[in-house]
Amino acid sequence: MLELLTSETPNGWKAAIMLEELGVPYKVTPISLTDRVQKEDWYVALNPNGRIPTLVDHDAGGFAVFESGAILIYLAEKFGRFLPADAQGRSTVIQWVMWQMAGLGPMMGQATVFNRYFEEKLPAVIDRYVRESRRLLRGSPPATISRGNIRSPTSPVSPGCAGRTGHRYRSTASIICNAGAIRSRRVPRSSAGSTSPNRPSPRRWRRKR
Ligand SMILES: N[C@@H](CCC(=O)N[C@@H](CS)C(=O)NCC(=O)O)C(=O)O
Repeated sequence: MLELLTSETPNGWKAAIMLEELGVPYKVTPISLTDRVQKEDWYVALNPNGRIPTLVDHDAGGFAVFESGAILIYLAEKFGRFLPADAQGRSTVIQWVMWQMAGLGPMMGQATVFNRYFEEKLPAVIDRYVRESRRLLRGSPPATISRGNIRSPTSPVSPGCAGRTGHRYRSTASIICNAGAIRSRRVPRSSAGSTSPNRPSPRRWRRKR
């Protein structure tokens, strides 16, 4: 059995989307970021970075995988899907995984933190991360590699919100929603602030900083 230790955030959704696309059975263990469960010793023993998500493969002696990109690659290899065998196809997929992990993810993360949560508004910093996020989105992959076909551009990008994009998964719709927020520099009502029980409220974030 696969166990996904996760929370309601984009990095958590990434791993969940992969498991759903694979259609394999898995168990979810919710990790409350608000209660800082991700910093507890038992969790850090699985994930030395002290963040979500973590995948535990109980069919492989409890092998633990941390870093969402590494989880995607582990699952792709375990089930023989989404990662072509030929060197060029494999490289193409890994290039986009690296692009997301090292570029889009961190830039959008910082854009969100400085735009939405930081008490002090630093225009130059906000501008830097929002511009970089926009630049990366302009060069985003031509297809959702998660559909299993790296050649078919199928993703109708809409700045609409969860439930209105026609996407199969709420999480996919939410990611697109967040991309829309970065593009327009507005936060959709449905994803603003404290809608998720696990998301720290702006007030809480300020106290912990
Ligand atoms: N590079 C890591 C980033 C993981 C990450 O930043 N997770 C966030 C949620 S999206 C988290 O656990 N935040 C809580 C914390 O920083 O303590 C990955 O891709 O897995």
